[in-house]
Parts: sequence; structure tokens; C-alpha cells
Amino acid sequence: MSAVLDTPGHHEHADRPTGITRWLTTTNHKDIGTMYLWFSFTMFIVGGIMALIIRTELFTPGIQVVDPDRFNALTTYHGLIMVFGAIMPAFVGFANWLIPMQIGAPDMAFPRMNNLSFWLLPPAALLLITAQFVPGGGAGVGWTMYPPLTVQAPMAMDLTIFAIHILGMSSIMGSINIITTVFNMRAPGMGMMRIPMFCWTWVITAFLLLAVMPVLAGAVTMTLTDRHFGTSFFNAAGGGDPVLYQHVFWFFGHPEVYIIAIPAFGVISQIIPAFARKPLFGYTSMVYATASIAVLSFLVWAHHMFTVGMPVEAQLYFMYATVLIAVPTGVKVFNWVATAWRGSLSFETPMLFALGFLFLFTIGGFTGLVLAIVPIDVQLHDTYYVVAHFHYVMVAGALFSAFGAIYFWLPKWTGKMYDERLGKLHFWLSFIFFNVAFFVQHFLGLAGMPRRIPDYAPQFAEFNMISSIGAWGFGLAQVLLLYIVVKTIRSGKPAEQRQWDGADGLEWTHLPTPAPYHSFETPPVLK
Ligand code: CU1
Repeated sequence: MSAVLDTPGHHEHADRPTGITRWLTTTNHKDIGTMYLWFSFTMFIVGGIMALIIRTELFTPGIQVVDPDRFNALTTYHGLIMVFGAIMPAFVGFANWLIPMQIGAPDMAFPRMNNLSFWLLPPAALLLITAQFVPGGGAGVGWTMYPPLTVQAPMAMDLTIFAIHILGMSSIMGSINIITTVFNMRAPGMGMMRIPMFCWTWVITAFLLLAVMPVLAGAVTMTLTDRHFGTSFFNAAGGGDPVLYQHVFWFFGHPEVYIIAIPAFGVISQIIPAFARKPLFGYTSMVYATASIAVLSFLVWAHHMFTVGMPVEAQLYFMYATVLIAVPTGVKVFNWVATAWRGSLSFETPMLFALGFLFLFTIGGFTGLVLAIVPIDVQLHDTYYVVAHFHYVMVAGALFSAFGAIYFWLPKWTGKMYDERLGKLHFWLSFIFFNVAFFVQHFLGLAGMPRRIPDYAPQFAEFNMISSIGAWGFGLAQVLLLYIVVKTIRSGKPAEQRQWDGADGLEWTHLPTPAPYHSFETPPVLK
């Protein structure tokens, strides 16, 4: 395992801890980034196995592999684990690896807090996983954790709430670290409007996290006190309001979508210029578009709750505000296309994933616009159309971007080059099977199949069968990713000094930086 986890660029040091002590005590941003990425991949496998059990159950009508309570628990924890355990930590991993190198800083601003940010994750993951095995089984409440179900749910709910508190602490510390690093530790002469786009997207994301993680913590804490301490925040019988929870949750939940998507946008903004051999088109407009998306993301939350019985005026406001987000998003897509336009394009694996992202994320964006239209949403609410929509955003959006990032920067991280032939195979398998799994779910939703059910009417059988085959193909394709990464680390050919012609956003790394320091030495001083 240590061979796999080893990162290049470390020189043996007499007093330097080795083995598990190294990883427990490390304050090095590269070590921490590596741990984030392996943690994320592990959780991706766990959440993926849950997805495959779900799709196996849905392969044919009737109840086959899991009982309905277990099924509901699996959809819940699949969502929570993929969002909080797989996707978010993947992008924090990229942030740790890339931000200091992209701005010419020796490390993150608070290296010891960085270590704590990471090491809070495994206990939270353990809580989310063991929730399946405690008395009462997992809490089948949905990842959105709406009351009154959460108030009656078994003790797994308490494990889940505690996990969310811990994950929130980790995210808040990570955000403080990222903001402080980018604001205070840029190389001399590097103004804020010259930092690579990935850094900008993370600064904006970090502010979103700081704003909304406490809101989620509040929502689950109120759930906790409703469960155990006799409060009635969400209990109508005690004078509370279950819809209040939905408002609080989605005030977190909608920005959360952008917490996942914005760093993915940052990655795409680095990859496309490298393979078009042109600088990013419209850097300044990209920064402002990203910031506008972030601001707007706070103003649209109730588009998730059009069916709760809100006044028509509120529906209209939230509909128009949601559609407004298409404007800055359009600016970004335009800039990416304009970057590629008349570029000297080549299609190595990172570029394939970036273009796959562009195409499929745009579909996910358009179905989002469809769902934003109130009369349509009333029809499609809680159907598979919604499931299809957000998997286009989360999987073909965030996950494809993360895959692109792995192939793009793996040569920089390991000093070795991945197998291009296998990388392309991984892309095409992922691209084809993703669409097989999720495109048909649009049709299921339009035909009226509800989400979060283990059984369904026979007229939905064919599309479900196709979707399950796609899901298994997509899942198996990810074994290939693991193989490619391990093979690169073990026996990859040495990467070139300036892989991708040095256009990977790390051009500032030639700047003189202070000598590397080690765990037990004093962390670098802020300027
Ligand atoms: Cu939303």
C-alpha cells in the first residue's frame, strides 16, 4: 500500500516519520491531497456498490434482493456518501495538490488544520457506513432527510446527523484554509486576476461552504432535538412546521450543488486551454460569471419545493430566479467553446472527459431549466426525471471533471505517465454506459415513475432493465480506472518535464519557493 500512496518529491529525512505515523501526522499539502483522493475513491466504491444493489433490485419489477426499508436506506446513504464522501473530498484533494503549486506557495496557510480537516473524514465515513448495521437498519429517509420521517427514523439517523456535523467541521476548516492561502500566499506579482481559474473557482466555493454548512448543521441539529429533547421545530402537532425544514435544508442544498459544480468548472477551465493550445477565452468574464452563479445560488432554493403549497407569487419568483442562472452558466459554456474554437485541438483522455463534461453537463443544465418551470415541475416532481437530471449534473458533470483532473495532473503528481490507450477506453466505457444508465431515466420520469421505490408497475420494466445494464457497465468501468492509476504509480513511463506543454496551470511552480519543510518543523509563516 505504501508504494501506492507514495508521492514523489519527498526526500528522506532523518527525523521524518514513516509508515502510518507519516500519514497520521503529515502537514504536507501533497500528502493530504493524496489522502483526500484515495479516501474519495474508497467512498466512490462504497457508494457505487450501494447504487448497484439499487439498480439490481430495479432490474425487474417486484422485490428481489432487498426489502423496501433496506432499499430506502440504500438510496439515502448512496446519496449522502457520494455527495459528502466521494465528490466533495475529491475536489478538496485537487485543491490541496494544486492550489499551493498554482499560486507558488510552499503549502496551505494552516497545514496542521489541514491535517485535521482530512482526519475528521474517516470517522464520519465510518458513521455513515455503520448506519446500515445498527439496530433498525439504515434510516431510509432520503439524502434530503425531510421530517416527519427523520423524527421517527431508527438510531441510524443519529449516526447520520453526527456524521454531518463532523463533515461540516471538516469543510469549514478546509474552506478557511483555502481562502487564506489564496488571499495571502500568492507569489509576488500574482494579483487575484492572474491566478489560475481552478484557484478562483475554489475561493468562490470556499465562501459558499462557509455560508451554508452551518445552515445544514442547524437543520440536522433541530432534527436531533426534535428526536430526543422534546422540541417541535418541524412537528406541526407541537406548533412547528415540517416545511420549515425544507426551506432550511434547501438554503444549504442548492448552493451545495454549486459547491460540487464550481470546482468542476475550474478543472474544465484548465483542461480545455491545454488541449486547444490557446489561453482560456474570457478569463475575467469567467471569474464574474462564477461569482454570479454563487450569489444566485442563494436565491433559488424553493425550486425544490414547488409542490409544498406555496403562493403562486413565490413560485413565479423562484422560477424566474432559477432560469436567471442560465445566463452566467451560458457565459461559461460560451467561453469554453470559444477557447476550443480554432484551437489546435488534440483529444487525449483529460480532453475527452472535459468535452464529455461539456456535452452532458449542458444536457443536465437544460433538464434543470425544464424542472424550473413550475407547471412542468408539478408533473415531474419526485419522478425519475429528477433523478436523471441530477445524475447528469453530478456524474457526467462533477465526476467526469474529476476523472479529467486525475488524468490531467497524474503525471505531475506521480512523475509518471498513464496508459493513454486504457485512459481513452475508460472514457468511452464511462461515457456510453453513463448514458445507457441515465438517459432512459428521463423517459421513465416523463412516463410517471416515482423515485425512491423498490418496486414499480410493469410498463416501466424495459427502461429499468436498460438503466440497470448501463449502471453495471459504468460501475465495472471504474475498476479500469483503479487499474490505470495503480499501474501508472507502479510502472508508468516517466512523464515529460512539461507534460501537456506545461499548460496545466502550474506554470508558476518555477518560482523560487522556500525549502520543503516536514511535519514536525514550524509551518510556513503567513506574509
Ligand atoms: Cu436547486
